[in-house]
Amino acid sequence: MSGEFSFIARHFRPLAGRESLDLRDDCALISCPPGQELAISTDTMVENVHFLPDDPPETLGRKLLRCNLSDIAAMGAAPYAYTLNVTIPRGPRHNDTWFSAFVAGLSEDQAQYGVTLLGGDTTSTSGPLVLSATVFGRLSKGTALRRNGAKAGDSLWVTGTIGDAALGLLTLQGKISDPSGFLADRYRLPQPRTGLALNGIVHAAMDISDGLIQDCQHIAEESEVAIDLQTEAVPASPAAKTLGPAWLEQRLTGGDDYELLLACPPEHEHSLARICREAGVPVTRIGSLRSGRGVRALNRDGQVIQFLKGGWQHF
Ligand code: TPP
Repeated sequence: MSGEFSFIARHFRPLAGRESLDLRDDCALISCPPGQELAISTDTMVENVHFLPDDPPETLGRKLLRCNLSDIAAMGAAPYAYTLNVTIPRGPRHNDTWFSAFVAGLSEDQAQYGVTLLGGDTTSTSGPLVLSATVFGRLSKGTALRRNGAKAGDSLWVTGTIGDAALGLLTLQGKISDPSGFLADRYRLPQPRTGLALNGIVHAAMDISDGLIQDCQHIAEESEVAIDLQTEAVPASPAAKTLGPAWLEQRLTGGDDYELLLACPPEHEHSLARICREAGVPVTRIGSLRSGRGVRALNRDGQVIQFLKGGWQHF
């Protein structure tokens, strides 16, 4: 067996599900029962762009999978399977020990989220480590949550707390301190909100990856509405609160939250709160939608706050 094939057999075959045909053929074969459709999303993570070179291999695989699963959750689909592409820097660091830890993390999250590996590709490079996954989710035909369904009169909600990962990156870069380690953990390990059955409850949904303000703009643009964001209402974790109000802009524009942003009609607010409570997922009302365009970030006196940036920009 050549190096690549024994590498795949050693590390990735234990992760493979039935539809992968044991990673022995050119394709996986997946069937879609009548009345269902597949939600498909792909995300790439590049060393020094999406993660730090000394992030542990155990959490890297899990972060990759979880960022993708967050997109599946945003569309209201149930996680099903994924493919994995790894581009490995040549050199001693990314050896069998490194990959065993990477695969152990993936294996743990496969069990947690009910997905298996379908296939993928393995290449080497003289550049940085690049990890890419494509995740497949299933949902009943026509029930997907979209970004374009929000309406004037809806309220705006968010799951979890906002800004922890962006602050966590600053702690790992030595720019701020968080002795609890909570913020760094949130940077390394997002908590995708799979398992919330919000189809038919909310009018629009998306996951927050580029920063709350910028992702509000995406919902506002796609739905052709205006959003008023009550910045005081945006939930902060105890660790983020310890750092004080000076970090508001970083929290709202830093990104990497992988929480859900939801537009809910008034008649379904109780159901939204109940579904999230039963799933053990905190959910908070953070604003309102009205006719018009654009996003206004308001302070507690109702004045507009101008931030220097809206969120993460690759280009
Ligand atoms: N620097 C490092 C080392 N790690 C980070 N995660 C960031 C900066 C912040 N960051 C990088 S990409 C990104 C953020 C907030 C946005 C999310 O990534 P993207 O590829 O745009 O994901 P998508 O929106 O496509 O899901």
